[in-house]
Amino acid sequence: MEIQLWREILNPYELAVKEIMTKFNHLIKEHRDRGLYSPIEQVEGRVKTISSILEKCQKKKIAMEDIEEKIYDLAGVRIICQFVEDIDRVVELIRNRKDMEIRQERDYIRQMKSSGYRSYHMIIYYTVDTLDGPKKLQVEIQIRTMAMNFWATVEHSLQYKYKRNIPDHIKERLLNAADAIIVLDNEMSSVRSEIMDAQISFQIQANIVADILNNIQNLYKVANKREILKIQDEFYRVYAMNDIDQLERFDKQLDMIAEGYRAQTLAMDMED
Ligand code: 0O2
Repeated sequence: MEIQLWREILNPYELAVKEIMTKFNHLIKEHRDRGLYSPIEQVEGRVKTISSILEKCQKKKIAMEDIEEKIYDLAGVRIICQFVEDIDRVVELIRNRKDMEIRQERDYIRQMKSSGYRSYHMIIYYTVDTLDGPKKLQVEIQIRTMAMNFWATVEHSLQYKYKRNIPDHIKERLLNAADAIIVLDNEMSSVRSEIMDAQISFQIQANIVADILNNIQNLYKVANKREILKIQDEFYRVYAMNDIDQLERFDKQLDMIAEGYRAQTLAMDMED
């Protein structure tokens, strides 16, 4: 097939990967902005390389004209979670979306593959707008924990190194490592609520500090320098206390000061 033709076929898939990644990354941001724990830790995406497509066609005896229908991971998005429990939440999130229609789900977590591979796979239909109008595509979404991702990445590299013929003694090691990953994920789950609490309060503190700094920056436009310096010193003092309640109180005080200046400016504008 001509290179230009490959481009034409793969272009909409590139767009789909970009759009879906943006949407999931935005979900992470929405959680963090609201001081909520995000079940999605990280998002990755790729369009399958031409050589990998050709390899799959050969392996599965797929004709060129059937590529888009039969190779459902031309566009692939990977969602990495911190904990196994997060995977079910992400699956639910995707099932409830209006812009993604589920075609197929495969749970390789409850039913690990014989290689030791674990992940939750969803094939979805997703529509992108192209020059030729809307195009409905298949996209594969893989959802897995960081630990599962570590295993799959290492195993994938070994598959390449040994041209998909990993020697038995290494396969055995990989199976042992897969068992260790299950233990690790379970151990992490047992301290999940503690880790989540710590991360949430860190996020809440980061949001308050961002709000305070934003307020101080705005005050620069209206307050005098001496007052600003006093506020800044007070901020450093409160920050050093390492107490989220004190920071919140300080943030509210700043809000009130900013409100006072706003009212003053409004009154002056009315007089003019
Ligand atoms: P790449 O290079 O990641 O794109 P099927 O005949 O339908 O059962 P298929 O089509 O391979 O087999 O679907 P499956 O099993 O759901 O796998 C799809 C993708 O999951 C693979 O894509 C891999 O990314 C990943 N995967 C599946 N099994 C393994 C495994 O044992 N180890 C690793 N590391 N990844 C796996 P590709 O096209 O095979 O590879």
